[in-house]
Amino acid sequence: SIVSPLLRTGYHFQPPRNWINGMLAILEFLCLPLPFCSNVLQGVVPPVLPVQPKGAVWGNIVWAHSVSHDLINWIALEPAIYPSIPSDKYGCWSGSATLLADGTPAITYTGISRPDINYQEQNIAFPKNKSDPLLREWVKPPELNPIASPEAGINATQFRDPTTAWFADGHWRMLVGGVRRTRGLAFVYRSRDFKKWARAKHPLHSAMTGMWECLDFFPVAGSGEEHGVDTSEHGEKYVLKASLDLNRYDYYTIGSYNKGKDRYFPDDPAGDYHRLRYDYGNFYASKTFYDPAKRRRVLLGWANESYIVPDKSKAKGWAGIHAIPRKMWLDPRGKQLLQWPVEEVEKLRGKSISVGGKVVKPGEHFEVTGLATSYQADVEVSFEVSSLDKAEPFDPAYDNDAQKLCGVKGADVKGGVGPFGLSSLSPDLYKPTFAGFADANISNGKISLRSLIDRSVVESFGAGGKTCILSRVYPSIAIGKGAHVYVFNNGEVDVKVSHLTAWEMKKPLMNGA
Ligand code: DQQ
Repeated sequence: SIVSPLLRTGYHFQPPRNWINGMLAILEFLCLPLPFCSNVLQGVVPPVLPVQPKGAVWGNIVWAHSVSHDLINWIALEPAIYPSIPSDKYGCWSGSATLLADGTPAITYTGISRPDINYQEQNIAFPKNKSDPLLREWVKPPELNPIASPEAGINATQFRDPTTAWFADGHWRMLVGGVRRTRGLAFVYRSRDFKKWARAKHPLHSAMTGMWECLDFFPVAGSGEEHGVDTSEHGEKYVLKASLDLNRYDYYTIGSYNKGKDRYFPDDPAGDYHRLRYDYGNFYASKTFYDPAKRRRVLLGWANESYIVPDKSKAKGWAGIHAIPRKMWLDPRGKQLLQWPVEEVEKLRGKSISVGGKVVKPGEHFEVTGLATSYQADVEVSFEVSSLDKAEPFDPAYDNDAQKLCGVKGADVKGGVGPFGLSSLSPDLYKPTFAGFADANISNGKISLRSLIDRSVVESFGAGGKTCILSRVYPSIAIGKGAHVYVFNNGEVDVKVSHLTAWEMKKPLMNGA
């Protein structure tokens, strides 16, 4: 059942208990040893995230605080930011961290100052003691707060989630999400000193999509270059991500940024309405940060329970997990981002088994045996088909919507080339909920898949990170030792597993739970 302790994930980020929202702010690696971690060390990542302190349902939002040296092992501390001033008296909602030029970290966040209508104002906090490596305590200077209030013309109930700020031409800038009628807006705020902020006349960008939550705006290096770019450095291209309150998905466009005018232009003018998604499963309110130690941009995303049954969440005592942090960069064609689990997760790999050159005939499947923990595994597989002649033509009736298509033609429906892939139950029982198209060149007949399986979550990366799907799953048979991994082929042509490696995954230090 959904309350089974076997569904609590083994290596995905979770608080010890209660509700968790998106991960908000990662302060970069500080290069200090953690006294209570034995497996060392590039530094400390003190991210801060909001959890609900009173139970496993949404409400009473504060910023809980966990620290990590590797984004995989986590230690929970006391909450960092909680209601304490008039402009955040009824809740400390989402926000971001920025590292100032002198090394001072700052957190900007949305405070709720009136309970009746969730009136939203932006606030700022600084560490009480900058030399505390864990940055445990934060102060909110009364002379600065709130730093931005919803003046006339701004919808005060839809005005939130300040981004990490970037510095350009003598000014800091940050975005705050909002909506005017049905137009989602990225308000720009500017400051010389990071203390006094003023709103720019024009938003950075807007589109008729409804409210934009948890905006993220960052530069990327040139096409195919895997390294990340600091938020204040010049990017070859820029990414604007908005979390759409309307359907709870994270959408992005790639475009250019005019610093002088503080305007953003998506490369594809229609992109605002046919936007790409970070993940075609359950993945929301995500945020990136730049890690200078490894010169990479890292994406952190939140996956709430797939069906929210408050009573069940209360009974199981927790709700929500975070995706395994993903490195993110522009693909060689410059048209989309690529994502791959951060390399640190590979430290959890234990015993492995490999299969090579195995042909799966139409309608057949085989079990990947030999893993003691199929419910907690990392599987990398490359498939090969000798010809695409039997591939079914693209049917426009599905509106270019992979989820619609797979809703009708599931993995157990026979196809031409495929469906084939990995399954955790016998193939005829497999029922996918999520789907995405991969824009990949498969003229050589090869396509790869990596799946991180962890009790109540499966995170899959198709075609080298072109299409990612995080799915929360609540198995009742494939639970604990009842979980098995199969390779199946429901197509009309042979599929070769050219290579498959599956690893058992160890449990990291996870917030004392
Ligand atoms: N939920 C937060 C907001 C954010 C949204 C409050 C994301 O700040 O916009 O819990 O789910």
